[in-house]
Amino acid sequence: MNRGRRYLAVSTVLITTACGSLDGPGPTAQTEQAARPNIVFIMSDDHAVQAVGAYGHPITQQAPTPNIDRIADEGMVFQNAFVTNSLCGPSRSTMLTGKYSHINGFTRNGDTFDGTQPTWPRVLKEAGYQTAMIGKWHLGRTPEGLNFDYWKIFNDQGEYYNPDFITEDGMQRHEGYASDLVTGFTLDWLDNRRDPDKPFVLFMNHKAPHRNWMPAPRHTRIFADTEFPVPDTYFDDYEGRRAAAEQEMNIYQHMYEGHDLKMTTGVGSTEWRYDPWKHLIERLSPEQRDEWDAAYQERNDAMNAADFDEREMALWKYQRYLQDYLATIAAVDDSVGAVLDYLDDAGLAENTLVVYTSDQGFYLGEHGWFDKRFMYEESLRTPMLIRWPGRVRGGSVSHAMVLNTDYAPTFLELAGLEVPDDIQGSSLTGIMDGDTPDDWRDSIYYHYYEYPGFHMVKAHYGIRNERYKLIHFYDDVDTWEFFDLETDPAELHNRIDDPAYRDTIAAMRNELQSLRRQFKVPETGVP
Ligand code: SGN
Ligand code: CA
Repeated sequence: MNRGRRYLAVSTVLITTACGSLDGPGPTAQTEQAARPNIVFIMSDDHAVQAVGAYGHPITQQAPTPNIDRIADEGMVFQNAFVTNSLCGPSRSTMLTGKYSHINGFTRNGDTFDGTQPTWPRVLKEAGYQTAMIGKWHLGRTPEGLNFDYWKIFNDQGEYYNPDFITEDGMQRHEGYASDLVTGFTLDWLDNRRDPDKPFVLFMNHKAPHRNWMPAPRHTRIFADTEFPVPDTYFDDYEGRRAAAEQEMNIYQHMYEGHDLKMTTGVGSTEWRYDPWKHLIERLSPEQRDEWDAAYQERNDAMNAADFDEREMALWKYQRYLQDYLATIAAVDDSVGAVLDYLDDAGLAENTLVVYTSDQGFYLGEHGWFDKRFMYEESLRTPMLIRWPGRVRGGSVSHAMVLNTDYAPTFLELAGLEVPDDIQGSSLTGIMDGDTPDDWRDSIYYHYYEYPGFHMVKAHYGIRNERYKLIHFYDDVDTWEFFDLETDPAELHNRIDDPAYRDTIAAMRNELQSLRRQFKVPETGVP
């Protein structure tokens, strides 16, 4: 199999069968196979960069992701992949349209996606691709308008155990664990439902590792004895950062002790402490529940028997959070392995572009937090890895600043289609070939809207370039923050009033205004 680089000019793209190797012997159709690639888009929900082995964070030494890392070994890792609005619905809408939230109309969760606007999966379908969407959708009840050939999605956020799935035939409960069911439905589609004569676009959208972090039965204890390194900023005092001080996403203040942390009411008890959404644990069958309780009993009893002070309790909660969060990723990693193996075994790997990403990054205790939303690094960045043996050299690393607006133009181009002018991202094909265009963006624009709302992160917009970040929080505040990421990578020191940065800040403000003009951000009446 050729793992070297291969250049496919768009002009030579021919519409033929997409399965078979680019190099391999085969019928004449295969010689015409500068074929349009298949696209397998694997997305998890809230998967932090810090929890993907390929990014090298210390916690992944204890909680490795060998299958996701295979994508990096056999393809490319994007070190600077960012989202434009760090929240599920908005990020997914941006990925589908190649446009910012204020243009695609989906600024906050709970909005309904306008499926009549152009989206790359529908345009590719109209151009001959077969398309499927499996797992989390979360852009309204069903993906109506996108015209998928096949879809089988969670109901809203979905459930970890025995989840409901919605299809054209209605809603049905499936016994089992969410990530494994999604994997099974994906393999079933690949094996039994797809038309082998057409190239395909397949979305496999996991629920994990989204809150409330319920691992598969086989994974509930895998990190029971693991102590993860605590971030230096776990007890952040938020000095100089008012919006950071006023959020509600702190592990030791805002997590629900039952729902999130699976803490029980006392020694010997299996009853969870505070849980506003009991229906999730109540979905477990009696057998699943027994197995579940047994997995947590000893650790919960020890916690209940201990006489922790506030700080010790905060640290205990951090460990419990990480143990469960990372255990849910183990099933996602299994899933990725199963899909990669299938593509390899079916002879599809060579001409299939596999993306692994998340709808945004996440906090794993940095600043004391879980959740996302802020323009700080942990939630602005997102994992992004691609494998395409027919074109992308294995083991490559890109440091270019790429965005979730970039998928749409990339996939349109790869399908040999025109990229409309109103698309706001840029095609990644040059980067994938190892040739980042000279005029590639050197700064990015970000905008978060959902305030007031869950976790009370104030509305804000800002700009980041390679070294600096400038953020404006607005609505019920009017505060600016400026960080020098080189000297302050943890973003603890707001330098907005530091005279040493006056000229740099002025230049960044200008650049921010010009990005807002370029992306047609309304100056008034921001949604
Ligand atoms: C749920 C979560 C929140 C989370 C949002 C958005 N609470 O409401 O913690 O921020 O989803 O997440 S939960 O306990 O009900 O899970 S997103 O990924 O869909 O944007
Ligand atoms: Ca999410």
